[in-house]
Amino acid sequence: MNHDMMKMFSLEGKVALVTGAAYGIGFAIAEALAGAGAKIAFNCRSQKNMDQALAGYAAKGIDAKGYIADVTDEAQVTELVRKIEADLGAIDILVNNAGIIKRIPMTEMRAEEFRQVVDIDLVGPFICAKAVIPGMIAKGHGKIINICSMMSELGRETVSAYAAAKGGLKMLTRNICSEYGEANIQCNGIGPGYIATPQTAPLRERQPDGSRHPFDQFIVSKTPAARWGTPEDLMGSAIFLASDASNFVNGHILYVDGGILAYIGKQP
Ligand code: NAP
Ligand code: GCO
Repeated sequence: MNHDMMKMFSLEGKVALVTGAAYGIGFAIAEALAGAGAKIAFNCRSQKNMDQALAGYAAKGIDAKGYIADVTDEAQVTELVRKIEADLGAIDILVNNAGIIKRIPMTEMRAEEFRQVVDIDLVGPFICAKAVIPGMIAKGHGKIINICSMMSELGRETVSAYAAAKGGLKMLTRNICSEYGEANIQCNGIGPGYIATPQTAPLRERQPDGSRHPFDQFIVSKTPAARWGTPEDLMGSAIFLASDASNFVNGHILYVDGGILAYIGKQP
């Protein structure tokens, strides 16, 4: 490909913050952005995870800067952004990746448990976006990528809080686009399908007789690609949405799901 065409995907000279990127999807997205030239900052909640993550990045030859911070704590996030600005410069790219799920039937779920999911998966991205937008306005550009979900569109048993939060995150994405598009900030979402990470490990556990988990079989049959996704499957979309190649793409959710949302499923 022509070199100038490739340049529009370059993140050379950009500073990216990927939240919750000690492992899983966040780690792969950070690796992708680093590969495209960005300087990487990430946060996680414990020193143990931090030590493992720094070793993981070093093994990939990535000089990532790690910080301990909880995305639900506004004071910690403000301090996180201040430190990154001092260490690396103002943030050009924010990836709101940190998230949790609780799989509990709704009538058995305590309001406190529901609130905790919404706090991390929806209020966290609000807090992090709010903290970086002023710096992006001052720089004259910015990219915010919110990690959404199949549950931004679909429901299923046991995930009421997660679906409510990820549906809300889709609308927060559109609202940031609406409110700050004029400031040359693009806010888009990536909607991963079912990706093999620690978050989904319980859904892939082998049964006592060695057979595959019924949910594992269900997802493979529900996915036209006929497999689970990997964190690496999300790398290309992250580079696209972080780069100049997507400068007129705003308020969009890019589903990277092997076709799940297109497919009604096989007849039994
Ligand atoms: P994961 O393996 O469980 O990793 C989640 C990360 O978020 C961990 O590093 C975790 O760090 C961090 N985190 C959680 N709460 C945090 C908080 N309050 N502050 C800072 N960091 C926090 O999950 P994943 O599968 O990679 O998922 C990453 C994102 O993609 C999540 O938003 C998830 O909902 C979304 N997603 C996942 C899938 C999938 O199939 N796996 C599909 C669609 C969307 P700690 O070690 O500190 O807990
Ligand atoms: C579940 C899963 C999902 C995925 C993902 C799908 O229990 O249904 O954990 O919610 O993690 O978000 O896109």
